[in-house]
Amino acid sequence: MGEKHKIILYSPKPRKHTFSSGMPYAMLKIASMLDRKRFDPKIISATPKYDYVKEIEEECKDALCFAVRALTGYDIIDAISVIKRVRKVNPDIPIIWGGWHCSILPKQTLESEHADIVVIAQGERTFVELAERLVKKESLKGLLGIGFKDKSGKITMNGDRPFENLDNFPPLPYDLINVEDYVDNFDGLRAMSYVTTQGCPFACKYCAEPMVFKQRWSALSNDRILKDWEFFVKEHNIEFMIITDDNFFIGEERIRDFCKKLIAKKWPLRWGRAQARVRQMLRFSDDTWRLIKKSGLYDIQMGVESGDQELLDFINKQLKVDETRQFVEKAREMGIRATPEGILGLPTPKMVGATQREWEAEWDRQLNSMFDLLDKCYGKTKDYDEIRFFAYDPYPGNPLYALSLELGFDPPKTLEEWGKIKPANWISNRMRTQLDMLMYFLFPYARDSYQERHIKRFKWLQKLFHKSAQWRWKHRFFDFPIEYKMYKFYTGLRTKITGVSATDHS
Ligand code: B12
Ligand code: SF4
Repeated sequence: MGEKHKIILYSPKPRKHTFSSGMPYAMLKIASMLDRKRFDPKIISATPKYDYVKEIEEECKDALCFAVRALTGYDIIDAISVIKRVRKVNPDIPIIWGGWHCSILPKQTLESEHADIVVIAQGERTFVELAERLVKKESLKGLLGIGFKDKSGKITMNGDRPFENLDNFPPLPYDLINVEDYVDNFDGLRAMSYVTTQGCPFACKYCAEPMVFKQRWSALSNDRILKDWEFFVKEHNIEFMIITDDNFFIGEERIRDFCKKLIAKKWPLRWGRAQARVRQMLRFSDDTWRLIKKSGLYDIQMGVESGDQELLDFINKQLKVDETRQFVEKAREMGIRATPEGILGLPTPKMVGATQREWEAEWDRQLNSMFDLLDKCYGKTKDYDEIRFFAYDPYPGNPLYALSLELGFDPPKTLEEWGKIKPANWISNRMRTQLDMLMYFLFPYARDSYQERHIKRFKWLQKLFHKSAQWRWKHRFFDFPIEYKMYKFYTGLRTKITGVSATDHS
């Protein structure tokens, strides 16, 4: 066959009503390994800009395979709806799944009629070998890093593939996509997401990382990272790099070298949203902190998780509550913005057999411990910029998920069911409303700087919100969120009248 083998790489829609503007890094990495003289990879992302499903249908008529990336959640629903259309135009095309969900539940994914092959964990080398075998119509037996289903429906799981250093893989083929489609907006700056590492050496009990990458970790060399950034800065006028690593600040030397090299570039560029483990970064020297600041870091997202030491120990966070306070102090001293991120509704062994009433009390306890911590960090000043709380969601494949089953979580049993992520059975409406109120009302309004910075109209109302948010914080009273409902009404009305969204206060 003289023609190139066409490969369709699809990045689905993450939510029913939203498209992702995130760069399809997984697909770029997979495509980077394919010999472009023989293969013709086509990266297609769900987008509101054109009829991409029609394009997929056209392209799949004579393609070698259709491959999709999916996280646990709506990705799966969208992927399946596209796969159904693909199968209509080409019933025999191999359907390959890759990414987090099928890496965690490979067998269950293959049990679905919508999957023929799954690629587990790091996909670069596995996929290129797989593509070769598909071209030669060879058996998939023994190909490390995959599971597959034969014509009779028999599922075979091959062994794990050794984890490779990221620098083993070629540069990313940005020519395969329209980079401009993935330019984001961050505080009015042209922004681009970027991931510098894979895996994580730690093993927090609620996280998917240890399950998928088995505590292995690799980072791109700083020169490679900066080569990509140069492309974004020079060719696409990118002003802000959004770091999407699960744990960016690993290795003080790596970070120091990175910052020094970035400073030397003298680009008009800032970077941030980078995730940090508190203890690890707290151990960095003052000189390293200064370098980080000088290199243009805008902010750090710190995984605080809980204010309860027993809970922190239980989830294996390897963190003392007071280290978070020290971190906030250090970041403040260095002039770096740090956003604490916490998880509420975490399952614990003592909740096995608990009634809903006991769960409500446990929620209040976890929430109070978070506020104890926040008071230590910001009690006097409220000089934070952002605080983010999330509810624990039972994702498959980690020790807390096993405990969630003991706590009565009814697990989705098929690939399709995983498309509709279910909240933990103990998370009540009261808890959800409190969480929404905290995230969208209390934290933004309790901040001292809120009024000076954002208010232009309805000053009296905003002032009222500010006072009530601070009162609620002080008295730890989060029920009956009447002002939050007023706030939602006000922002809804404001959006209707002005067309300015609730979050755009400037
Ligand atoms: C960006 C991102 C998003 C974006 C996704 C858009 C996008 N373009 O990817 C958005 C914001 C939409 C998102 C949403 C969510 N996310 Co998210 N997200 C990430 C993040 C930060 C980066 C993903 C990325 O690009 N990585 C870089 C690429 C290169 O790595 P990779 O995806 O692992 O790809 C490699 C392999 O997995 C494999 N591979 C991946 N895809 C494919 C496809 C094929 C065909 C093949 C062969 C191989 C393959 O090969 C690649 C190269 O080795 C990751 C954390 C992380 N660092 O990975 C979390 C992460 C993937 N997200 C996670 C979670 C929990 C969520 C949410 C559920 C959060 C929430 N509560 O709403 C939602 C789910 C929404 C949904 N889709 O259903 C979890 C995964 C949980 C899971 N079981 O899927 C992660 C790991 C974070 C964490 N540590 O908890 N997320
Ligand atoms: S939560 Fe962060 S530090 Fe913990 S295992 Fe996951 S990625 Fe690593």
